Amino acid sequence: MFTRRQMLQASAAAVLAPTLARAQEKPAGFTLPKLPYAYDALEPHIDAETMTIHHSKHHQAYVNNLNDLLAKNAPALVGKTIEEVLAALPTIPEAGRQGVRNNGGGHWNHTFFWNVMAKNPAGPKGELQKAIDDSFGSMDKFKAAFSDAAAKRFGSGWAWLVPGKEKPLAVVSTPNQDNPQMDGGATPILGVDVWEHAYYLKYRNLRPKYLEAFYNVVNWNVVAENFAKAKKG
Ligand code: MN3
Repeated sequence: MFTRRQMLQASAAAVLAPTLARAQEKPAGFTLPKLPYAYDALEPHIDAETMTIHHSKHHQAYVNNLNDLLAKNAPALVGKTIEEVLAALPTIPEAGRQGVRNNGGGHWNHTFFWNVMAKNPAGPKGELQKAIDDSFGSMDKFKAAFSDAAAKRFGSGWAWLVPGKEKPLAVVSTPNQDNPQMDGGATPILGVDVWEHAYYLKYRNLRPKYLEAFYNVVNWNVVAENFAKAKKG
């Protein structure tokens, strides 16, 4: 015979056990990646305050929202890579699809963006330099085309350098937190965030000034790696 105390303990354990099991099974979800440099590393071109807020507040919010949206709308995608999640957008119920697109795009784009910048970068050189010359005529003409696409993006969005169809490289731009590969396009090799949160504290409304400064912090080594990967397919 069980005592009343034993029965209470047993029922408490029965209630607790599945809760604990669920807690342990719950996947961690996406986390904010560490920056590959200090917040002030890109000074004076991109200021430490902008980098701090952009990374620790804006990017963190995309990560948090993405985790919540996936748990609510597409639990089968929890634990997948961000590329797998974005490729699966059409399978996500409509109620959550645009939110996952915005926040999942935000997570991919910012993770990519941090890595194509560096302090005192050199380059481009070699095959990448040749591809830029072959595609745009010169480095200055590439910058003009890239800045033009970035400056003309109305409202918030991104400009991208992508592997091209007719020429080795092409410049495109996307609204919001979209990116070219979301809709079956090429994976970018370079990108620049032209949301006001990326430049407003230092450059105010002068997006072209921010774009001029951006070329001082482009990590051409990483862009060249991205280009090599893209060519391998
Ligand atoms: Mn941003």
